[in-house]
Amino acid sequence: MIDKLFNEYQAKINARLDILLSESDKQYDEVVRAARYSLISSGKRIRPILMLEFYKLCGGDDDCAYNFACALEMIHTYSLIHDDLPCMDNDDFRRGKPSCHKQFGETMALLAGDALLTEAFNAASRTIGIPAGRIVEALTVLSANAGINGMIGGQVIDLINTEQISADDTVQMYLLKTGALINSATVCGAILAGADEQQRKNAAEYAEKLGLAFQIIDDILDAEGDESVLGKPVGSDSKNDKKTLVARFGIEKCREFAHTLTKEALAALDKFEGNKENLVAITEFLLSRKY
Ligand code: GRG
Repeated sequence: MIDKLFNEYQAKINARLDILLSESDKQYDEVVRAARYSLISSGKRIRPILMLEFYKLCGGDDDCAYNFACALEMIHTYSLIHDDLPCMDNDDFRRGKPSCHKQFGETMALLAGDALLTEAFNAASRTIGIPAGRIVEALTVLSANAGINGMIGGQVIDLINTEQISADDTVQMYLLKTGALINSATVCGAILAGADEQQRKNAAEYAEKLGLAFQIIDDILDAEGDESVLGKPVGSDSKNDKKTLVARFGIEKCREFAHTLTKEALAALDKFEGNKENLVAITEFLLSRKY
């Protein structure tokens, strides 16, 4: 079931991304080729899929929300391109192929990331078929989550992630660098569908639990995953002396944390009326994922 669901979503998301960031023969189009190289790829598309599922759960018609969903994937891909740069985590592979800077050089990779971030907001603001007030509200949530008090703040904590960092700081870092964009997915999906305050709170609670579980699983895969399945090098965290929760508590304890958080995410999901079958399957898949 999950494979079919992912295949159908990925095909539609990839087709829209292809349109939103299409190549031309302009003299400056090298930046588009670099951005497309990372964007049109084997990424799981978890964030747009979550957004579209929450949009439907709260009563939306999925076809209207695709531009917004693709904007999430563009922001996520920009963060991966920049995160791989030598001045950040310095990783040579991503999504099963050389990282953007290995293929296009550091300057073009930097610009490709910048372009994706900016074009994401252009794409999201060109959402049609949804009341403008909801789009503005969702853009406010998206920009806050991508900004200083969201993903950027999390990345800053990550860069200063040393022996001195406390477990609470690490959790805060996970909530910001990974959880914030997942919060955008669930809460923006709810907002665009016209969800009430309680539904938005439930969507945020689900995102918080799932975001933490997602990052813990990411850390476990970095410690003991299979590079050929993962599509990126393992051991990046220990290479960069990152004090992850896995480094602090070990793999088995972290697996337990991820299980508990997944249960809590499912409990938050249970507060919604309507068909949650797909979201339950996605949540469970993310706990057992190998890539
Ligand atoms: C602005 C430099 C800069 C960074 C932005 C968060 C972040 C901030 C950079 C780090 C990228 C990173 C490792 C984030 C953690 C989130 C995460 C687990 C990413 C991997 O997401 P998946 O598994 O990847 O969804 P695919 O390739 O499937 O999309």
